[in-house]
Amino acid sequence: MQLTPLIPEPMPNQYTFDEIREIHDLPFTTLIFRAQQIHQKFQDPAGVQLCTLQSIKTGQCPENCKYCPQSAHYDTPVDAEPLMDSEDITGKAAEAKAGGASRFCMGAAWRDVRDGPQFDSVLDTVRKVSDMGLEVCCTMGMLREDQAVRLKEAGCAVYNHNLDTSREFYPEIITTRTYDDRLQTLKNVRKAGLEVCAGGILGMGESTEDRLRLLMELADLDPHPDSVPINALVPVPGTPLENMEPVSCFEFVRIIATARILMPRSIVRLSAGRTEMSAEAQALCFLAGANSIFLGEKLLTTPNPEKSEDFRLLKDLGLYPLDPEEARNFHRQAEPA
Ligand code: SAM
Ligand code: DTB
Ligand code: SF4
Repeated sequence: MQLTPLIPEPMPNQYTFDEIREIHDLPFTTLIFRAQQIHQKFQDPAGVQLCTLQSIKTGQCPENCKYCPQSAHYDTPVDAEPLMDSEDITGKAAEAKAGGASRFCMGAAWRDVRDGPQFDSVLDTVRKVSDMGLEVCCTMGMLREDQAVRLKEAGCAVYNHNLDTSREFYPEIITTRTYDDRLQTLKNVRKAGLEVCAGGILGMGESTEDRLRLLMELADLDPHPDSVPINALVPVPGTPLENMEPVSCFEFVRIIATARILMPRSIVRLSAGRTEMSAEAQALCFLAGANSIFLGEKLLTTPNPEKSEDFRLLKDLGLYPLDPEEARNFHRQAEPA
């Protein structure tokens, strides 16, 4: 007779919305305990993946994402920059590697990827950065399957494309593309054999229900996203969301814990917004199941904590940088109960 395992293997479509709400609403102590049970079983409990971001084409984006300082629709402090030269990007990648990052994520303020010399130059850069022994991630907007295949062949490992929020709240934030456009790109990325990095932003005026619907949407992807960035909105002057109130630390931690429980094998990344979080709040996020951060003084266009501060935090907590190969082996070995 097959006994139901105490902590079952993660499955897409595993939870109904009401069940997700029940998990989220558990007493904080029980929620963290449940998240820790899963975290200890499916992840290296002391490993934190360190990623570095580099904006390779900045600003003047035709999309109207209300949170984004790079949208051409808003007057923000961001100075637009054309696509960087390949050598300049590889120089930044070398710095990131020397600084302790294992993943290098290149972001372009494009609505979608267009075939032509600019994409060819990105492919060339991807080849060089992956030859340096860094895991390459790109985030450049919408992508067709054949373009995803070319990225994969060039050595890109991961594509980041966020759902950002719930399907219901999405039109309040972006009207120049649809939720289904985002899901289609994620399908194209997956079909090409790239890892999927997909998450969202908290603090844009959405309800708790919207946050949980976003998590449900991510956890319904089959298989689950390989990584799930959870960003706290960085309110940038000039954007329509510049005056948003920050999400409470405890609600942020609840969402991280719920994501960990829903997607046990995914890396959960404590992404934008850390400059406004105390060391203690970040420690609570790690306790709730976050196991990745962006390392380096800049995200794409906004500040991030100093590297030395982050290494100090990891040291204080006895956590260490996760090696990508070790992380993969760990995932392969983590058997269900
Ligand atoms: N243009 C591409 C796209 O939209 O997919 C790639 C770059 S875009 C800046 C990557 C992600 O950064 C967005 O999907 C959003 O989740 C996040 N982001 C942008 N501005 C942000 C802000 N002010 N605060 C928090 N996250 C933000
Ligand atoms: C993600 O989810 N967060 C990163 C990365 N993926 C590309 C971007 C955060 C951007 C924050 C605003 C800025 O620095 O421009
Ligand atoms: Fe453009 Fe991406 Fe910013 Fe939206 S989030 S405005 S698509 S750079």
